[in-house]
Amino acid sequence: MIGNEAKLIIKEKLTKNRYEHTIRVLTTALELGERYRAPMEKIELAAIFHDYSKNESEDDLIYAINEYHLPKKLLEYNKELWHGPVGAMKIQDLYNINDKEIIHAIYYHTTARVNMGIVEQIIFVADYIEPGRSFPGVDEVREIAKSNLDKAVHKALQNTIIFLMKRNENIYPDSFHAYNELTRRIRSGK
Ligand code: DGI
Ligand code: FE
Ligand code: FE
Repeated sequence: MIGNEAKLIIKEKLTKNRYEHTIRVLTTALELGERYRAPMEKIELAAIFHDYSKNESEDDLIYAINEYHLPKKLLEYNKELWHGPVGAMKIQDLYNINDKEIIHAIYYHTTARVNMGIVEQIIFVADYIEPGRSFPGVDEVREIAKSNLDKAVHKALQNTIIFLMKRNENIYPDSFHAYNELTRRIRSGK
């Protein structure tokens, strides 16, 4: 699969706004990929497909979680968390993309997780800082992303967790685990 083919698939599947977000994530992810010397073909496909299941109905997402034997635990948390895992399974199933780095980047792009690889980190950060985003604190993450990917993931997660907690929302355990791991790693200076 090449980027142009992936873009056509995604353009059909997503709303106009979501497609435009995807293209901005792609541009941002490719910039980060160059800066951090990451595998560019993987970054490209992961970015284009990251929100593949974003515009699917709640019923379709629940059906897919069961069908693909994804963790039932997902259903106890915000439905915003479902499109990553479902999209990752569908991309593998429908388009035979089996590369672990690409699939993991799509799967974990919303929650993050411990021990993220460079492709996962780049997609996570690009999704957060793409130029269409205006979260409080996003400019700080844009700055940090120029020099340290761990710190950019950490700050984006911290912002999201604080935001969700202020709204009395639950936090998915993978997000906390990722946050804790990065806090430790940054503190120890490794
Ligand atoms: O799909 P996008 O809008 O491009 O971005 P995303 O996949 O990061 O999005 C969905 C939202 O999910 C994100 O802005 C915050 C929210 N969310 C809900 N529960 C959690 C969560 N994000 C994290 N990291 N952890 C959660 O538990
Ligand atoms: Fe998403
Ligand atoms: Fe996104």
